[in-house]
Amino acid sequence: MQIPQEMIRDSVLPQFFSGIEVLETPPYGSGHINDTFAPVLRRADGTVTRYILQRINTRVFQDPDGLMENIQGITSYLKEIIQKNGGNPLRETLTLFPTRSGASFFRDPETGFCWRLYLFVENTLSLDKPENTEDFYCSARAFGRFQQLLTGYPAASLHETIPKFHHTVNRLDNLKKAVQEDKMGRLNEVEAEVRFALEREKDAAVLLDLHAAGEIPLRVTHNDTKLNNVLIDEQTRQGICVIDLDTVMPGLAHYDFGDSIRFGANTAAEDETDLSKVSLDLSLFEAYTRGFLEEAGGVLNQTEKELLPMGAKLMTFECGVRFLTDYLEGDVYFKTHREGHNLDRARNQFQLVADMEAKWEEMARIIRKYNR
Ligand code: ADP
Ligand code: GN1
Ligand code: MG
Repeated sequence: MQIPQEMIRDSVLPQFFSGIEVLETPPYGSGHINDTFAPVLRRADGTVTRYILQRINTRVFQDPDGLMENIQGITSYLKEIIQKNGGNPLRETLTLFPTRSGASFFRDPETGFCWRLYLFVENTLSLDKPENTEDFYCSARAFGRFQQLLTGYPAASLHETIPKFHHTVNRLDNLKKAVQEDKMGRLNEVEAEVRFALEREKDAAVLLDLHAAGEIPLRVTHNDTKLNNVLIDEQTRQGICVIDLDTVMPGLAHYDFGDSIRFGANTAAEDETDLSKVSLDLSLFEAYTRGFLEEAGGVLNQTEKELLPMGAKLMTFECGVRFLTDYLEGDVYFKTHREGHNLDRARNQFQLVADMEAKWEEMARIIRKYNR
């Protein structure tokens, strides 16, 4: 739904500050899940500051209390380390503003909506596409460092904000259910895509089986490492702040590596409809591998490292399966901006999977090159 500006100005922002003047509240960013705004406020002392205000998508995140407890825990933990290392805790991780009554978010009793407020990290870029190889390498370092910094975080204290989030086998089961139900009568349009997904059924379990066999461990992972979820410093072009912490949960290293490749090493946008433009850019794959392993390589075991290409393929496959499922279910999960948007995205992701399969040996060679 459209959120009226007056609601933000008169009911939401006053929960966080008293005596403010709201200068503007524009919608912001290109995330698929939350509703994000970038309000600019004049505080009682005259200072003008920009914030990020988000309405948490509570259909996706059904336990906002648990979710916000995770984010508070992770950002306080990171702030301590950043401070100790002489960094800037206001720029290198998210800064949450509590409500005036001390809660980590505001649940509006009238609408049931849940709102949270962050400091806007200024003079940074959030890219939907890497402008060059170096940017992508820097994002890899940021996500690799994030994973490395959280190795000591008490994983058991984390709430599972979306159960089975990267359980690829479960995602495929959901697709099968959606196919059976065919709620919207769209199945006849997507038979080739459903076949593509089912033909890869045995791949879906590869990482889960290795984890069950004790060969790859659970870690604290971000789980949504799209390029636009890291803020890049405009001046230094370093990836300085990992954002969108809603899905930080125990997971496999491959989820973070893989999701970044899926989104950022595609030669086309995630929803490009001209599939001839969709392929895996091997030089971006190499840049990301180099950056990620420079930061996180020290904590990953040999099996984890060798399986990174499988992470890339499975995250792309899984995302395609999720888009296709959402299309069959009537576009109820991901924000869509046009008719057939989820189907376009699913086709795009499957095209990228096919290209990864064609480039499998080259991906493995690149991993070997940086796996020293
Ligand atoms: P979603 O889950 O919908 O993707 P995000 O938390 O990723 O929501 O926020 C959407 C976009 O808003 C991000 O991709 C980024 O461009 C911008 N953004 C989010 N938090 C900040 C922040 N603290 N400072 C600057 N930009 C931000
Ligand atoms: C969503 O929230 P955002 O836009 O960063 C989704 C990811 C998908 C991605 C596809 C919580 O990410 O899992 O990979 O869209 N986030 C959630 O672009 O489902
Ligand atoms: Mg995001």
